[in-house]
Amino acid sequence: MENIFIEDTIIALATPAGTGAISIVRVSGPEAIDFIEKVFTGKKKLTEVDSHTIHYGKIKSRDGELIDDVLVSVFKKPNSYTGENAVEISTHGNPLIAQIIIKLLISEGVRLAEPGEFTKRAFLNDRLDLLQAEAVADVINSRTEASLRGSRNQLDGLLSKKVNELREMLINASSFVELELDFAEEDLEFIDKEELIKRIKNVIEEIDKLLSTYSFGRVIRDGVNVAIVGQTNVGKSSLMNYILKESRAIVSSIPGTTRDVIREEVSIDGVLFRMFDTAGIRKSKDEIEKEGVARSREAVKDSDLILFLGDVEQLFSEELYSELQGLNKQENIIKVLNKIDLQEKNNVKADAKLSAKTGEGISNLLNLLKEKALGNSSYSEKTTIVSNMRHYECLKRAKENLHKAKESALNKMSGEFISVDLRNAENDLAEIIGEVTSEDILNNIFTKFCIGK
Ligand SMILES: Nc1nc2c(ncn2[C@@H]2O[C@H](COP(=O)(O)OP(=O)(O)OP(=O)(O)O)[C@@H](O)[C@H]2O)c(=O)[nH]1
Ligand SMILES: [Mg+2]
Repeated sequence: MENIFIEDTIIALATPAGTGAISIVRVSGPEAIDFIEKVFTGKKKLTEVDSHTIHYGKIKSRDGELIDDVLVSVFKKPNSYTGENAVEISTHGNPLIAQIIIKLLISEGVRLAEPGEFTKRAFLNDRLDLLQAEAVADVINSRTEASLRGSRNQLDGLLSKKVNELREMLINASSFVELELDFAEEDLEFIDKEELIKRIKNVIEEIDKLLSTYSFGRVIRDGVNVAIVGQTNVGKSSLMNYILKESRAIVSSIPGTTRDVIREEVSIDGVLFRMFDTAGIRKSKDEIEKEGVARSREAVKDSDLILFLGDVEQLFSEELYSELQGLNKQENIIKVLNKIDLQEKNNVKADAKLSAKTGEGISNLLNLLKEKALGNSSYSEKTTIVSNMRHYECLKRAKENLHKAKESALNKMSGEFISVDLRNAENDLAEIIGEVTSEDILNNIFTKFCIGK
């Protein structure tokens, strides 16, 4: 990354925009402390206090009107979150107070921060690598403890360390190949081809291990969408309510009760499931119901797993089953037979049998959902897991380049070819951590952050 000189000072509200006990306004930039000094009256001059100290005082407008008494935390470069001079002002938690202070400082020449700009500066000032900067957003947005743990690990640098290890391995191997090129005339061999191939294979294996954690990582990070579908009256809404442990969707014996898609989240052993109760699928002349059925089909298309519900009376409609297979992959469709309390013995084939009335069989279904979502993966808390598509794509490209390098080595091609592919693979890995990156990639990442982070 070329050195970027950041000259302006930015400001944003760091706490949520509502009423609370305290609001925090965050300021960062070369002149952050000087700007606050202009509006703050305390015992000491902020420009003279030590870094990482907190000071009580008053913020006043230009004409001397008291805005609020506040606590100001002062962080001096380079040991702040952003790596710059930074100040956090804790005010009384009325959003108006924070807004007035922000306006006041903007009138002094501070600029309103863009989304993620504090973290972007932390990255540009080498306080975090790109993987860790992305983890900051994930830590904030994690919805379950499992995803929080994953993003915490990434912020702690677990994945960065792994990627750097792989880069070291590649740089090491390619330096031998390049040495040979430098001494081409002398026909020296610095690394035995067998040994080179072994090393490349080694890195490919390590990358494969990381790639194989992705489907697990994605589930942990983003959760799983599950659509409950079936003919009318089979008990879809009843099942939804039972899983949510609340009477969320209207249940009635009249077919066609549910008209809209009802979405709720539930966490099962730390995995986030987004459940969609849908309108029963049948041919209908009713305009509203027709729209509902169309939405059911959309939900099937967009879901990771589908609970295809039948009941002991209507069983599973073959016609509907083949329609579902056209909308989503067969392996994602789970056949669930409901209402077994009415007629326990039956030979119907189903992946799960249950009663949404008595609750029998529902815990089995939830286990099945979890198994389907997580696969057979058994990872420990300390396993390095890939959960971000950008990282996954970079790793895949690195692997392709390594395959090319391996092929070239196997075919005894000139070292030039091998070295280019090794370099490319190393670049792909560097892109993950942000050592080579473009403004586009950075913008894409940081605009997804909230303002103030
Ligand atoms: N005995 C018994 N009745 C059930 C069970 N599950 C649902 N029902 C009853 O079946 C009827 C339909 O239930 P709903 O949950 O509204 O069915 P649905 O599939 O959502 O129906 P639509 O929204 O109309 O497509 C209601 O009278 C429920 O009380 C069950 O496991 N056992
Ligand atoms: Mg319903």
